[in-house]
Order: sequence, then structure tokens, then C-alpha cells
Amino acid sequence: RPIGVFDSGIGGLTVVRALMDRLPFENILYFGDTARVPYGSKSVSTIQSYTRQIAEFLLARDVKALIIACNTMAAVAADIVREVAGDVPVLDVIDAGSRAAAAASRSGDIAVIATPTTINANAYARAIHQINPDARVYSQACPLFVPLVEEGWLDHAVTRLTAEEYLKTVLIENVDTLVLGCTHYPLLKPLLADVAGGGIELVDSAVTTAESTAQTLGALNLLNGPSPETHYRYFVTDIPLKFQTIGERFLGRSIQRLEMVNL
Ligand code: DGN
Repeated sequence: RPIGVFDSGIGGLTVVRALMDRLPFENILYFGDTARVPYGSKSVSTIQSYTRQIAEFLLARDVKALIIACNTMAAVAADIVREVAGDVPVLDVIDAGSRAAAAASRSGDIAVIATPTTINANAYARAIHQINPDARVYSQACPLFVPLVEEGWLDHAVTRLTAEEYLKTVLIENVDTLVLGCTHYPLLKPLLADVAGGGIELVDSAVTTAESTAQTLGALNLLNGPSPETHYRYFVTDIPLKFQTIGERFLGRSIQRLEMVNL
């Protein structure tokens, strides 16, 4: 049985990439709602109903776990997914990233960068406070990062200046941990690490989600043993211009079995 991973668009492919690296024997079904992205500007009830449709689509394909790779969906619709999933384990980027950040920070001062919707939902701060009530969370919405990443400006003077501007508002006090709270930001990791400077630990929620998937499935005895072949399938609701180029940059390899579907 495959693992189902979904996102509002292509960003969740950074989570798929981390899963392929961490769990190379797992089969993966990816769903990207490319026709309706971005979710960030939509109402909570619309995001919840889209999220339910996607979860049901993947559950109908007999997935053994569901991973909410999109921060926006994780922020406002994780409960709906857990409700429709029944016994199927559900993991999400905010839960995994928050746990990793709380564990990594010595000072308890944690910076979170994400899209405006995720920051406005206060989802990381709430999740981190549940683990460490004394933590101080400094949040910064970085709306310019998603288009810069999609443009491929990963190591570019404009991106560097933008990062300097955003980070100076949150890398304050005793902040020692920076959470990359958006699917797109792992591609900016080298640049962000450089701008943040030494002494700041970057928490990549794609990597931490892959790690918590490995632990959860391992504990439930649901991990595949070594096999000569793994299967990856990608479902999208639209194939926009440059999908393949951008998607493969996120995934770090070629996208082979791509299908367009209607929900
Ligand atoms: N996938 C979204 C997220 O993780 O916040 C980013 C892309 C978007 O919808 N703008």
C-alpha cells in the first residue's frame, strides 16, 4: 500500500523528495490541487471542503498513511483529514516541524517563517506552545518567497536581499532556531542558512515530516522491506505552464507518471 501525500499545488513535492530519501522502499501517491492553488486567499470552509475531497480521493486508493504536505491545509483542515481517515495515520508538516523546533531550541526563542495564511492562523506558535509553554515564537510572513522559488531564483541577489529584510525582524533576542514553515522554503535552505548566519538551526518541515513518518509507520509495523522497485504516481487537477520544470526542481528528479484528474 502506498503513502498518500497531498498539497494545494506542487510545493508538497519537497516533502515527497524528503520521503524518497528517508524511506526509499515506500510507494507514494502524490496529489497536487494545481487547478485551485493557491489556497492561502480562500476561506477556511472552502479550504476544508477541498481538503476533504483530496483526502477521500487518496483514501479510495487504499493509502496506508496520509501526509498533509501543505502548511495552509495543515493549519486549518488537519482535523477534517483525521476525521475522514479513520484508522489511517495522518501526519502533517506543522505538527512535525513544531516538534522538531521545540526539541532543537535551547533558548526557547524560535522564529517561524511561512506564507501569510499560515502565520495568520498562528498554527506553528500554537503547536510549539503545546509542547513548550514557555517558548517565545517570533513569526514572519514571507509572501515574496513562493514566487521567487517558482521563478528559480534560489541563489539570486534579489532573493538574498528579500531574505535579509524578512529575517531581520525575527532573528532577534535569543532566537536559535528558524522554522521553514512553507513547502517552498527548503529550496532556499542554503541561502537562508547563509543569511541567518552561524548559531541558528534551520528546521526543514519536509525533512522532519519524513522523519516522523518513518517513526510512525515503523511503530505501526507498516514500513515496506527492501524491494527492487518503488512506484510513484502524481495526480494533479491541472498541468499549468512550466509544471514539469518547476515540479522536477522541487522533487530533485524527473516526474514520470503524471495524471490529470477531476475531483
Ligand atoms: N504549499 C503552500 C504552503 O506550504 O504554505 C505554499 C504554496 C501556496 O499555496 N502559496
